[in-house]
Amino acid sequence: MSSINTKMKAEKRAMDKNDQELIQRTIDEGIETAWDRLEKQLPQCGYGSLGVCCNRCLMGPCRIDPFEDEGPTKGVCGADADLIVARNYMADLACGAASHSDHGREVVEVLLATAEGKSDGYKIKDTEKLNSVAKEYGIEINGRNKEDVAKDVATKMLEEFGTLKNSIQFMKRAPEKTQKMWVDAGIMPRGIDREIVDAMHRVHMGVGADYKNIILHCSKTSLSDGWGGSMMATECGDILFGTPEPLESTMNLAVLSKDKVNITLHGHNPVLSEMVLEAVKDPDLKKLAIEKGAKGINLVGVCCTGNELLMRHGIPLAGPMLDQELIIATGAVEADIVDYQCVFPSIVSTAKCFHTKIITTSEKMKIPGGIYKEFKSESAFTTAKEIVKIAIENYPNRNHERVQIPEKPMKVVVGFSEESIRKMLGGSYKPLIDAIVSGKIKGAVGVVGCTNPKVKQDYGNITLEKELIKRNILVLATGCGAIGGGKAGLMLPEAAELAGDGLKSVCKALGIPPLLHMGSCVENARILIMAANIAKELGVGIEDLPLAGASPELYSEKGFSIAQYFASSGIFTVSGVPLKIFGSQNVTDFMTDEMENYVGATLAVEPDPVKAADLIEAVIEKKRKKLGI
Ligand code: SF4
Ligand code: MSK
Repeated sequence: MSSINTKMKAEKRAMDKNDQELIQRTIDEGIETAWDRLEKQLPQCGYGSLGVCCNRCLMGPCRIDPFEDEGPTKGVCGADADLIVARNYMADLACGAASHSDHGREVVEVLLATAEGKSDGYKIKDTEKLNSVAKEYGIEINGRNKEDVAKDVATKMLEEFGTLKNSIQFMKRAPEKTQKMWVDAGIMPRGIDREIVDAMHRVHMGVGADYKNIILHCSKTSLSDGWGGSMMATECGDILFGTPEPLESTMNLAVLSKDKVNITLHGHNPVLSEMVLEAVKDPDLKKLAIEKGAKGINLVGVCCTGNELLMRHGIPLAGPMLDQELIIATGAVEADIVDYQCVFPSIVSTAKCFHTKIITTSEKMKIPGGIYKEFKSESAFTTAKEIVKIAIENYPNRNHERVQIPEKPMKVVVGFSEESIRKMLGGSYKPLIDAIVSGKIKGAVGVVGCTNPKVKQDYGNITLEKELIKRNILVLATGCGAIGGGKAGLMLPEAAELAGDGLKSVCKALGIPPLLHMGSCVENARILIMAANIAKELGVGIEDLPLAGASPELYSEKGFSIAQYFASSGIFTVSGVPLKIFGSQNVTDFMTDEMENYVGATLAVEPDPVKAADLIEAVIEKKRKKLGI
């Protein structure tokens, strides 16, 4: 029985009752989690939090004290607070853009291998999307088989990572006005790797010294991620695995099964998770699970790869990034299969408290103590079956007396790709535009990104989402931020009752929830495509639309890139967690104010989600006024 203190501590850490139940268990049984480790880190370094610590070269580390007249104002090389803050921000952002875009590259490579008949188990599922992407690239589709077309598409995309082509095709998806804005600001990206490498070049000692120039290159780098690598990941994911359509499923820790082999998939790239999904359908493996005493195999997603499995196939989703240790702490997971990004290195220690096996699959992400099964496209299905077999064979090791799975999974309706939203509206955005013009819907906000132990899990995301829908603002959610809303019931059509009258009437007419789940953090690209298509239908730029972005519980470097490419696409964006920029007044002023002159939008930081909703509503009203609606 948990003490009152433990219960109170758990309530402070997470909104969701199921999460609280497992947090209590981790506290009672001394199973260390990110929340415990955060406590041990406190107080965190003020220099680091403000972005004024530079550890870039061996003349340092150096730090600037922005509050003390006596403290140093320059690093050994002469860099001041503006430069150190801007450079640190760019290095973090480039890391995030690289992570997203390298994931994108790997999906494109699997498409190429599949087109060449060199992959194991993959198929081209969405020929319609393949053809429409091919047309954008000027690739002939008539009279050609899908493999030949796919080979050309993948090859053309891979060319956009390097330096020879000097342009990214999907930038042309934006309205001309927005494209001109990028050209005028000097931030039209030339290539994906090119901009990331350029960013890392600029942060070297003795290169970039102008903070404004650095922040503008952050915009350029992030655009190459959002409209380049991440968009390719999304489009090629759809071509290979299908474009999502609305469907029903369930969410939260209760999706784990008491009597089946539980396999959790955590990380980001669907090239792994889709193949594990195929493997669990194998009749021999199903038979083996029964022989081992289980009633079957239960595959569930975690975090963003979970979002993609949920969107495309309705595979239940156990929880966001911060739930990864709680999921293992149920004692019911036979294998946690991971690829990369947002996977705590500590999960191997968590797993040691139970029988769970941690299986890593990417050459980039090995964890000491985990089982490494290298996953390659040419042997994907075979490896996936081997991994599933390891999980099944681990079932007899489960101690059923230690299993603690919460009772009530939450129903969700998900799968709102840009295509499915357009189809639902009758083929064009006109009905949505009419609703926006009439004021029934004031605008839309992409609530995206992470969970972070510095914020009570899901509090920022759910509070902002509820505030927005109450104010007749449609929410488009992705990443771990989406999962909070799902767990709270906001992904059900009935949640329309929580919306303002205008949004409620639109949701009821269409039978949709007021919060549309649009996928993983890489699939923010779907929001960009939707914004671009609405702007083109209206004959304006994205920067003119009553749109905003928010990441109330941001933690990740990828999130910096997302925030920057949203803002650089003309979409005002609020982070709920302070960015590490406040050590420089100049950088802060540029990003929160002057940047509007270049890209038509700014970034903001507002930890209080209700105040964040106020900021967003004010920007949406301003844009509506400018549009004359
Ligand atoms: Fe110090 Fe300059 Fe080296 Fe940074 S780059 S550690 S500020 S000397
Ligand atoms: S996983 S980057 S915590 S969304 Fe995409 Fe979730 Fe943020 Fe990782």
